[in-house]
Amino acid sequence: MNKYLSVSPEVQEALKAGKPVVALESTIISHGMPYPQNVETALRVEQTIRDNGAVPATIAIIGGKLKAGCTAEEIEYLGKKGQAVTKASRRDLPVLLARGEDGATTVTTTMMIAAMAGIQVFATGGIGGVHRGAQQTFDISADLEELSQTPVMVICAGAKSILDLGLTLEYLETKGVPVIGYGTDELPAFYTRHSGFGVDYRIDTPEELAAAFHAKTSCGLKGGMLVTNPIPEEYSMPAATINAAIEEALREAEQQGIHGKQCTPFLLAKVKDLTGGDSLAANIQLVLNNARLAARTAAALSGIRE
Ligand code: PSU
Ligand code: MN
Repeated sequence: MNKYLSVSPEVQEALKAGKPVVALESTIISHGMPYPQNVETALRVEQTIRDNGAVPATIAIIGGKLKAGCTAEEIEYLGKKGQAVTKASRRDLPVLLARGEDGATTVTTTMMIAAMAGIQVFATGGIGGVHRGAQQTFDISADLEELSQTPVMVICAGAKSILDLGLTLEYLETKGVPVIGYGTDELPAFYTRHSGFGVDYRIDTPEELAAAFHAKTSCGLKGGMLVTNPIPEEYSMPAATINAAIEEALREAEQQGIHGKQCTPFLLAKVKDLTGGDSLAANIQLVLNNARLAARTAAALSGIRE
């Protein structure tokens, strides 16, 4: 085991016993939601995973250690510090670790640390992707590259249309990442259940998700699998409301010359401000929904014997 990796005793025991474990990211805590809802949600997500038969492993970088399994105190610390915590993607790890600093893990670094610890299933809200206008800006999230090389199943609610969803799917196709719709043929668009874009395969049960992932890893295919799980109907938002907010957020980002790693957090915060509490409530519900599915899928996966 590398000297930077620190797996909590509970997660270590569960993995050793072959019990289901679900990884969770920390950028959603520090940069994705305001305090204190971020901390409340993170703890509720962990409880939901337990209620569905798995052990949660919230992942973060604390004091230069790659943590798989944070304590409630560590979650509170990251949530309170919010945007002051470094948003840590793959390129940030070397310096943060060498300096013994903190970092909130994105989908990319959460996948990396999960894989180092031996965790195969990861639940989150939304992933990064190809940004609108990427033809000019080259803004393509490192999350897509990570999905192409690291063997973790990522369960999300699709991607927000702050991204170019069509180009995001093209990129994933090129990189050989299977995009699965859970109970749907259509890629969900985070706050809404519909995007107009098809997924590669529809799968309807956690057992079949587990079987597909097991088949992939058994034959040594590198890379992950993206499972897109639509927000429950009763919490989904009207497409017109959310799309108007996204357009406005994109305009402001362009006017203010926002770029690089600030781009996604800026857009997320603007969309939230423009739609008031509605988008936050939807965001919380879809994460809980993904946590449930991830716990059941991790349980199904741990039931598969070679
Ligand atoms: N999309 C969301 N919510 C999020 C993120 C993306 O709807 O919280 C976060 C995730 O941590 C994701 C990261 O991995 O932003 C992507 O950032 P970037 O686009 O800079 O790669
Ligand atoms: Mn980017």
